[in-house]
Amino acid sequence: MERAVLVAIPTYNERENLAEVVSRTRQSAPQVHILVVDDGSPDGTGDVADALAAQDDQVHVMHRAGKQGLGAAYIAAFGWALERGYDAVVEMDADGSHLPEELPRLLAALDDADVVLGSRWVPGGSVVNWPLHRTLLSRGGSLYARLALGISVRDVTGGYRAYRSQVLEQVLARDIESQGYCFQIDMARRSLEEGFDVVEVPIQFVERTHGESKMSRGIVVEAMARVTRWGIDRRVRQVRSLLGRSRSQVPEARS
Ligand SMILES: Nc1nc2c(ncn2[C@@H]2O[C@H](COP(=O)(O)OP(=O)(O)O)[C@@H](O)[C@H]2O)c(=O)[nH]1
Ligand SMILES: [Mg+2]
Repeated sequence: MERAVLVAIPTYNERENLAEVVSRTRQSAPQVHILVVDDGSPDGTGDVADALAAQDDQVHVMHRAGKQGLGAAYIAAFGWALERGYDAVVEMDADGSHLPEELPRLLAALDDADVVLGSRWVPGGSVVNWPLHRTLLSRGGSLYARLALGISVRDVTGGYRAYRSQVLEQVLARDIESQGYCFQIDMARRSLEEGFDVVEVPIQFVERTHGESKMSRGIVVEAMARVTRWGIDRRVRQVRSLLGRSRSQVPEARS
């Protein structure tokens, strides 16, 4: 089905990368619109985005004051898309790690699902140019989240995704505080909790060749701490419901 799709691209100091990612996206999926969400990048990425938007009606820019984190940028982009009636929103990094050439495959998968997660850690998925420690961190983080949260997603921190707008409306009805990787985990977890159909499709993730990663120790620590909390909350709920059930069974057993 043809739907109105917005590709949201958050940027912080991506001056050398943005134009190429935008033009490759427009080529590989000519129908989509693009929203660049720039947090006042000191390197002038916002100006690059404005110049791209001036040349192309399907490219839009949102300027935000100062670096507020990936989660906040995406929440703003989702709100922008919902206000304008887009049917689906795609998350894509600006650094070339998420191949625009794979976008049609993600969108095709959205025909039979509510959320499509581009996945490095399913058969057919891969990562190019990552040092061992990043691979271990990503795989280990996904494994930990899978076990703690009781979900079957293999790549829970990935950031190349497509959501039907209905999912965003429902999931955003509750506040989301998580940032960084944790934002992605939180979105996957909430989509599943709300009963949406979440599928993973294999992607090739190519580590950036220009600019720097904004990944930090703080982002990893936040994700670990929140996932642990959610995992404990989940166990507590399970135990409570088991206790509740056994108590309510007592009178029946006696009668
Ligand atoms: N608007 C905005 N974009 C951000 C922020 N932090 C990271 N990004 C963008 O999010 C994407 C992924 O970030 P990156 O540093 O490549 O993370 P990595 O791929 O995990 O190393 C890139 O397009 C970044 O420019 C932020 O605070 N605000
Ligand atoms: Mg990156």
